[in-house]
Amino acid sequence: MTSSAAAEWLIHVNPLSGPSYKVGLMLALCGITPSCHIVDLRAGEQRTSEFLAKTPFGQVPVLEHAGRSLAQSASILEYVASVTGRFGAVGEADRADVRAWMYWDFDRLASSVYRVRTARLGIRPMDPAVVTHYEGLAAMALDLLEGRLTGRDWIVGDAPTIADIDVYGSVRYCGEAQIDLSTRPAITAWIARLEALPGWAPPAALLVATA
Ligand SMILES: N[C@@H](CCC(=O)N[C@@H](CS)C(=O)NCC(=O)O)C(=O)O
Repeated sequence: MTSSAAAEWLIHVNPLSGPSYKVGLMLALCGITPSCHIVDLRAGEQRTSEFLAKTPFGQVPVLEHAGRSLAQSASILEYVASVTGRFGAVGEADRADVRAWMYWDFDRLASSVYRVRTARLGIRPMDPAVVTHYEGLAAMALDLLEGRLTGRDWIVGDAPTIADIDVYGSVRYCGEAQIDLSTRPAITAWIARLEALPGWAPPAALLVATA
């Protein structure tokens, strides 16, 4: 699949949301330009009955496609990979590995990087000791990722998968979190490889209202 009509794919996202970027990026890398609805999280749009009818979680991102509403960025990535035949792993064991990295990401990496970023951008006030705590967790997770990527191009297998897209969508926010990646050459090289993929674009280019 190289392109798809916007009307077939609708995403509900927020421009500041890392999980939203993961979904926008996955679609872009698959050559899909979705319709895009920006959810006003500050106004509580995610808690309206209209939005809760799309997802029980009351969070962005949500993907609407083929008459269904899908939630949770990792699950949406798996769905898009399955529908398009792009960025899925080959074989059951590699597919399980991809899932393992996506679960790890939200457990250890996204959870720490996103919290530090939120504090640094002043989106949510946080006690400096709490920020230091999450910085430590982010450093541990990034060290683990650095080890994984040392001597290999992609997180699982020989080609980019949704594990790379998912984890990149967390690492991407290290800059805004003021977490230094310059001492992590394997991650830095992997970022360059991912950003060279056809269709790659930054969050500001993908999370833009059209619907
Ligand atoms: N595990 C979810 C996390 C989604 C999430 O945390 N969404 C946030 C924005 S980044 C949200 O909608 N927050 C609004 C709220 O919880 O009220 C995913 O990966 O999709």
